[in-house]
Amino acid sequence: GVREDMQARQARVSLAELQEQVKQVPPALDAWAALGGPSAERPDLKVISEVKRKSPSKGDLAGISDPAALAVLYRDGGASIISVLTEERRFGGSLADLDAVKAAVDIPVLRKDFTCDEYMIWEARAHGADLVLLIVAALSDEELRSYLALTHELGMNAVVETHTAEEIERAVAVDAKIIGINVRNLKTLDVDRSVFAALAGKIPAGAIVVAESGVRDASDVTHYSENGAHAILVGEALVKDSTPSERIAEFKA
Ligand code: IGP
Repeated sequence: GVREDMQARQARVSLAELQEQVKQVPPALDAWAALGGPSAERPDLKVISEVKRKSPSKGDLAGISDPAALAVLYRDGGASIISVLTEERRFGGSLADLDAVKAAVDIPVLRKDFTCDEYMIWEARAHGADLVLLIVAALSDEELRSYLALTHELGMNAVVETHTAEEIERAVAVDAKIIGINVRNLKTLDVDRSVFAALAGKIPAGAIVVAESGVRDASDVTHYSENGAHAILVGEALVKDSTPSERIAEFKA
């Protein structure tokens, strides 16, 4: 169909063309500041809310007909950042979803995907993304270092995602400033919320600590917060909720 054709054409955009597009895009918003920046106290918990159509573990999550409208509800509820899955095969996302969300809100937007080359970082910026995701387990130290450097050169921030103590060490070694601990094991897809409390203390002061995955209700939020989370990244619980604004406000309360 027309949509597939458009996506196929998008996939053929050359790197040089993307680099031209990046020059036309307004500068990235400061996600580090949106998450509380360097302040030692960071009094309130920040919420990164995710537009996620489906997942490998749960299948279709909710019939998201309008990602932009959902993003507006997230922002109205007090989200600090909107995360948009762009991975198509397993998560049903697209760059079109990213475009729609970016056009609808004035807070930073994270392009959530399995970043595996520099092309995807340029592509994220060309589509207005303010942050990208760098998954430590999927990258070599050299890739991690150079991708983070490119992200910063383009004025963006990265959420550097970890799941083990060793991965945290690698994230810290490249001076990652926003470090996520994903409690979902990406190989088995199992969620083990205790992973967060076990690892959060290994992240040095000065970095922003994001608890990723597994938030079902306010008690999970309290658990992460009490164990050192400055921010939480929530997908499923919000896309399935009929009043996501209220849910986010509750999480922040
Ligand atoms: C959100 P949840 O359990 O609230 O839907 O999880 C987010 O953490 C999860 O979507 C995620 C993810 C990822 C998805 C974390 N890291 C990497 C794709 C790729």
